[in-house]
Amino acid sequence: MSAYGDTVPIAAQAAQGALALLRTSGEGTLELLARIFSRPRALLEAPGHTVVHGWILPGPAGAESGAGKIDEVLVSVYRAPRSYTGEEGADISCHGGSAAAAAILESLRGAGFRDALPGEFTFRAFMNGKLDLTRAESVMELVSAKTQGGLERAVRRLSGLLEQEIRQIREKLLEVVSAAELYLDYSEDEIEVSPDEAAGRLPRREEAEEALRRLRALAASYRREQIYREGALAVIAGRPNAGKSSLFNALLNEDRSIVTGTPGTTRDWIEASLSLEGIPLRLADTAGIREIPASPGESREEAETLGIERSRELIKEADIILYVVDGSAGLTPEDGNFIRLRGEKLIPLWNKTDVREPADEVRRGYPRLVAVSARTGRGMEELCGALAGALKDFPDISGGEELFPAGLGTRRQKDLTEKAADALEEALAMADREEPLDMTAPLLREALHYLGEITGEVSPADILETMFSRFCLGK
Ligand SMILES: Nc1nc2c(ncn2[C@@H]2O[C@H](COP(=O)(O)OP(=O)(O)OP(=O)(O)O)[C@@H](O)[C@H]2O)c(=O)[nH]1
Ligand SMILES: [Mg+2]
Repeated sequence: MSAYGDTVPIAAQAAQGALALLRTSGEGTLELLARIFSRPRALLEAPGHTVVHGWILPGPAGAESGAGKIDEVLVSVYRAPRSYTGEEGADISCHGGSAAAAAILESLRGAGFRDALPGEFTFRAFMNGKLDLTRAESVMELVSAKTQGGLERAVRRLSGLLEQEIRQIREKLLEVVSAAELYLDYSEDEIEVSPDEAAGRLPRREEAEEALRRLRALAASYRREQIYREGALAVIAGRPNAGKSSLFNALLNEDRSIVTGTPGTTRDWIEASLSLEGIPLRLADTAGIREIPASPGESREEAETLGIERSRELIKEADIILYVVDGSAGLTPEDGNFIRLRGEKLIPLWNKTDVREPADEVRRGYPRLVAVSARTGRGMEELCGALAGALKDFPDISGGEELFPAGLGTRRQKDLTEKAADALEEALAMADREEPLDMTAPLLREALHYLGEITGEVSPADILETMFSRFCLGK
């Protein structure tokens, strides 16, 4: 059975375009590859980091006769430990199209390579100390990044910045743990003891508190990174016919959502992506919210009712709500209530200024009100500015960037960071209650352990396997 953790030669297709790339790695890779290569000696003698030209042949038998070539290829040769995986390996670039790559893969199997498991190359790189877990995970993030921002941030983690951030916290914590251990190992008359320590409280308490602050800030960075990766959700809401779909289209600069003069036009919500000053945004147009008079059996209204339910759910999820007031109808008490309830994360918009401007008292009542006309485009720039401003003011977006420019990229990292913080917080609370140090110390060690799991220093094998199996093939 194939499994992560062995070192046998493996192969997988890693890319396909005008050219395709197959990747191989493992002890004895070049020996095996030479069996199906037109220039076996050139391959076997090639130094690491050189390229050998030749043909891939259908099977070991063909190697002698040189018959039945599959494809002309370039083989990049890697010698252990100077390779991505840390093992001996070879990348085969062949002609694009699925047929050539599939035939080469088949021939590799015939020569003795086994198919790589998802993420197995990166797994081996991790096992051989080429990268820590945070960097291995960032490889996956990089591959799946959908936005420029998401990509840039994954690259920060790939370069090892997150690993460093975690190591710094770990060092702080280590000071606390080693002071505690020292203290537990020696009796009071053997070492000098501060009054705090004598009372059984935590030695190096300031360091512990500092480590806790940092852990919490690091945990919070996950949301910021998630926004950069997936986009913040901005939901356009308002009563029917207010001009939500018109504004949605105007913001996107294209006719995406259907606009009509009949209230209740938008039923299902529509989502589109855009980027505002480098921050990705998911913009959603929703069904207008209103109380619908019940008239059973009428499917049109059922669809609208369902649409309104979805609008409500989306509004709950939203990071930002653009609430559109139908300027031609004026501000209703319902509008007023809605705006007041949602507070900070709502930007009130007065649409249809070409028909009617908001009265001075409305402006005074809602100082953040942005007046726009989806029809003429008036105020759209101001709206974009207000949106960008709201995004930047996000505690989620702006927080902790100086302290943790890389931040956490995966849920796994966030959960472990929180567990470490919880353990440390509990240790501090116990110290406050003057509980003896031998009760507190295990919690400190636990916090340290969780940090070690983030970088992979102490990760159990099964967790590693589950993690890497989520990678794509050939990575
Ligand atoms: N004069 C004027 N009319 C507008 C403006 N924006 C939208 N409208 C009109 O208002 C009507 C409703 O526009 P929609 O964008 O469909 O409104 P909506 O809020 O999406 O409506 P529902 O999907 O039914 O909830 C259409 O006839 C639009 O042409 C505007 O800025 N000025
Ligand atoms: Mg609409």
